[in-house]
Amino acid sequence: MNGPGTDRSNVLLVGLARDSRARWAKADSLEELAFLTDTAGGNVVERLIQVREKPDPATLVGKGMVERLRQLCREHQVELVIFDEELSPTQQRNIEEGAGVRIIDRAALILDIFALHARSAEAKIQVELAQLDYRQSRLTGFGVEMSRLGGGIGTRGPGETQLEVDRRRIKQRIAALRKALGRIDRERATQRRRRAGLFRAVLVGYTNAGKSTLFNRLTAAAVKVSDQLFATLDPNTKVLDLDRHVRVALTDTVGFIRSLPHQLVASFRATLSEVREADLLLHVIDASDAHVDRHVDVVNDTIEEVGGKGRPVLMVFSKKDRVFDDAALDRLDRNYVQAVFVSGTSGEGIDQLKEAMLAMVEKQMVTRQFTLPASRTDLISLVCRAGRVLSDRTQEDRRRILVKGSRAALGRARKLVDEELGVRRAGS
Ligand SMILES: Nc1nc2c(ncn2[C@@H]2O[C@H](COP(=O)(O)OP(=O)(O)OP(=O)(O)O)[C@@H](O)[C@H]2O)c(=O)[nH]1
Ligand SMILES: [Mg+2]
Repeated sequence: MNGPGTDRSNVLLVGLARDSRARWAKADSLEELAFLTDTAGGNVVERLIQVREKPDPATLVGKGMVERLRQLCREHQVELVIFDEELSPTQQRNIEEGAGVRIIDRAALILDIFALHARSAEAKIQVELAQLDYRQSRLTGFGVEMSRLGGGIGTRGPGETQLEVDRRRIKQRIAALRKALGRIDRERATQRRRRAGLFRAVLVGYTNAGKSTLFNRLTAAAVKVSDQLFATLDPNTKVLDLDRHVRVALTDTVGFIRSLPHQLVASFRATLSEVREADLLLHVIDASDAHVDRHVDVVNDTIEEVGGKGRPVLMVFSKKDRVFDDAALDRLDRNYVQAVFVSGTSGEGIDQLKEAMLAMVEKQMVTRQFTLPASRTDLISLVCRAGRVLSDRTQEDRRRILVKGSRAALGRARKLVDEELGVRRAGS
């Protein structure tokens, strides 16, 4: 697909609805698909919804629709048709042959946007892994089909050999990428060790919800903000002082979307580990969006999928400045208990958000004592930054420090100190 700055290729969107009632939801889904297409650099010329009780196994939509696609594509010089539904490799091939135009599905489009937006080595590797995984599953599907048909005319010859070569190449590349990712993973683990004593808050939410805007507002960072889907792929972490004694490591990360290809979820495991290991999730929701409840469900499901279930959550409604209907805000306030309303752009509600975060941290405050060799200034400073130092006494070559801080951060500080000093605890 064409990148920004070049001529945008014409694209046609297609969706399938089970019955006329499902048509509305499908229209919404195509609206989002159009936004995705726009982000990927395509120009949507037409959207088509077919109402059909059962999908056609060969072409998903009916034969008549495939013929209509052929005509429309010729008429509007359309180079690509994007289906909102997942297409099997065979369906994709059949429609391509019937309509005489390139066909992709929603998952492939999202993969394309991720590839377009990947900047860091880590993001690039993760995206390529997801793409290879996607391609591999398609090749496998093809192979399975071939063997089910039992070979014969039309399945022999170099075609099959090429398939084997493709498979082997993909496997080799996947192995190399996994190795590279492992190295980056270890680097990240080292960085995280340095932040062991800090409370970890992570911004999560639907793509375009306003996470990066909020992150910049809270930490005075300059992360790229844009009215595109998946502008952020790389996690960014900055330290934020909630008050004189409570410091939080705040992370902004990749957004979620309905039907996020599972290959992406799998290959972004490293990036999403931030969600798994968070002490607090700030669930950011665009209050001005018409689909708040649906987006909340998608985000909750994705949090669960990446292993973040059970983490404490604070609901944060963003873009408050765009909601002019007070009744709408009241409804959200009633439906979502203990939610905070903010505007990342105007700064409204940011103080309340910080107070709410502080309250969440204070809920799990504990006091812990650390005894450290006076020579280990690295560990001493890590422990002292983990919270409020209540007392600090030196006895010979030891420092005895009493700190009040969050259970999570002090627990991690303890683990790190023990590892560094080679302490073996009973039961560990
Ligand atoms: N009016 C208004 N617009 C906002 C606010 N917060 C964010 N936006 C706009 O919403 C769009 C998305 O903002 P981002 O901060 O990039 O959203 P994100 O959640 O980080 O998005 P991704 O990284 O793409 O998942 C941008 O055009 C922002 O300018 C807000 O409080 N008020
Ligand atoms: Mg962002």
